[in-house]
Amino acid sequence: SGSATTKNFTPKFDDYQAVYNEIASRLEENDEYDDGSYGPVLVRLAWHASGTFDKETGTGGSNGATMRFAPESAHGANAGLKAARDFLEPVKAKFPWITYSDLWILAGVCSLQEMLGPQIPYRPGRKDGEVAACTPDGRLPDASQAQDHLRKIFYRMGFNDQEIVALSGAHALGRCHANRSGYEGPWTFSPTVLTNDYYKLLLDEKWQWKKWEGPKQYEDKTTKSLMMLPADLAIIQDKKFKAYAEKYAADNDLFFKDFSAVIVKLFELGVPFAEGTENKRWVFKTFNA
Ligand code: CCH
Repeated sequence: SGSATTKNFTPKFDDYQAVYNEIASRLEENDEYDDGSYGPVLVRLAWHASGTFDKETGTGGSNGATMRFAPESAHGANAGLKAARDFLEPVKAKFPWITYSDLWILAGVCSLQEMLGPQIPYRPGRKDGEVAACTPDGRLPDASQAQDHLRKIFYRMGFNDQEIVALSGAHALGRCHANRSGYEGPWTFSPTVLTNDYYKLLLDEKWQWKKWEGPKQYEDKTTKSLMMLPADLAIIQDKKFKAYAEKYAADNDLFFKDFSAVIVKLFELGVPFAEGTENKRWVFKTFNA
């Protein structure tokens, strides 16, 4: 396989596809983990690595993988992401030529495709950074807040309203954990499959405050088994956001198209790629999906 410990080794598409396959083959290795897949938490790792970007200063973003270091790994927003970083350690050991920062994003891409999402084109080129490159706390969104906050946070990364709504659809996946964020429960009935159900449920269900000791969150009136964060409800409380949510609820193909485009943009924020690679992204073959 050319596994890559020689100095002048230049990894190619097939080498990254091998890393992809390794991750994909292990996503469901542990039945006891959450809903049976590490996919959602790996997507969250890739997003939190990227979502620290600040377009004014060019700081943050997925280049650097600075969440390996204590200041950033200890930020409240990153609670629980150790599970994702630890999952990837044996992959890094098997393919030592890949940087952590490229690996974390590749794991996000792999997870989204394996969870039946759209193709997510990828290009490598991230370099691991030093502890000094850790971003200050507070760059990731606060789930207790609403549209003004979402706009402030995502405009800082360079996104517009349509892109904010498209990105939010990732909450079709995974769940909240009381021992991580304080919140509890999944957003949809199929948390290991990417669909536009997040928008459908937001718009079709009646959402009421959950009666509990934890932080303020919503539950669906019908089954009381699903949840929404205050920041999720903002997607239908804001008129401009809501118009996009209605489009995505009505058209899964449109959601997939826009989601793929915006997640590629997110995953590349602040990365100094080699010139001429913008139109040379790779699409990996799915493994289990
Ligand atoms: Fe998120 N997210 N997210 N999120 N998120 C949480 C979990 C996931 C917010 C808050 C939370 C995005 C945007 C936002 C995922 C992907 C994305 C949790 C629970 C909170 C709180 C953490 C826990 O307890 O484990 C807020 C606020 C925003 C504002 O926009 C975006 C954008 C993405 C990806 C594109 C995924 C996936 C999860 C599930 C993780 C898991 O472990 O199951």
